[in-house]
Amino acid sequence: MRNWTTIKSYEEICFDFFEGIAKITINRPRYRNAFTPKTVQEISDALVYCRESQDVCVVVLTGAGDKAFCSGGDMNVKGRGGYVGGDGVPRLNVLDVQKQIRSLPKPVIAMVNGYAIGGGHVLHLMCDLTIASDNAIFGQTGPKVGSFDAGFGASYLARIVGQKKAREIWFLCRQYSAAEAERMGMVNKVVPSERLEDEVVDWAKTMMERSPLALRMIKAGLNAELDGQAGIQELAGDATMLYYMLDEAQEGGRAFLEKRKPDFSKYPKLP
Ligand code: S0N
Repeated sequence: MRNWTTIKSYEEICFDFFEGIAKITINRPRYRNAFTPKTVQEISDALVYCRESQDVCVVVLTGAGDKAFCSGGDMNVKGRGGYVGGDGVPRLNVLDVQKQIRSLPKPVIAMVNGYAIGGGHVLHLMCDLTIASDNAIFGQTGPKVGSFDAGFGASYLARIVGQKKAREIWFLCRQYSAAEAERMGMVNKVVPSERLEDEVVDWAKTMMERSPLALRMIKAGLNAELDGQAGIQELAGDATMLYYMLDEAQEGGRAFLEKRKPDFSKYPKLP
């Protein structure tokens, strides 16, 4: 076992760190790691930390125990208009977390150790990579339990498994084994459950040997192809960040402050 250290204490998640890897664990095993508005708010807070911290290179999302990654929204607090938290307000704040995972400029791995069902299934889909234990089970339940995710949960799923399979998954609400999910392209690798964390850490360490900026740009590019103007905005933001690192951009700012005309003549105009 490796020595994870706590980054920050929360009520419904654990948030740990080990050698460049931040691990977010939904910690409600009693409810198969179903999420409440508070769980989601805590995941969101941890993801902000992951984005800001220079120490975090790769993020892992998982569930506590060996029975579930996440079983979706907590049905006990499902009200009219969303999931109701301590403040009595119904929310669908997991949609914000989906976007956060997608736009985090670092790789996110879903470490699926049991059921990934409903909104929990969508959460694993949103991660860049999914490594699953051989006892993992995947599926959507919406049309059976009175919900649906017609956003990323439908369209991104279809991009991954194809339109026919996506319709099957949503219309029939069946459960699929880890091996089936791997064959459909939803899972990158299936391993025996006792090897799950080792495998995830291996993948994370391999990615940490790669150029972080190259990974960031590839993720933004893969997203941009699907995400329309929001995707282009992110890719363009990364391009601006890179531009700001150049002397050519500095010259523009310098010239403004020195109240002179900028001289861009010396900068390359590559073919
Ligand atoms: C996960 C399942 C298959 C596990 O079965 P198993 O191992 O037989 O255990 P159980 O005995 O069924 O469960 C153990 C205890 O855990 C409770 N529990 C399980 N899942 C939930 C849950 N989602 N909410 C609350 N409690 C849960 C059980 O009730 C049981 O408790 P006790 O011991 O007291 O009986 C099986 O449990 C299962 O099928 N669970 C339900 C899975 C499901 O249908 N999830 C979908 C929930 N809905 C969503 O996720 C909505 C989607 C969504 O989030 C969304 C989409 C788009 C836009 C917005 C949203 C949004 O809602 O935010």
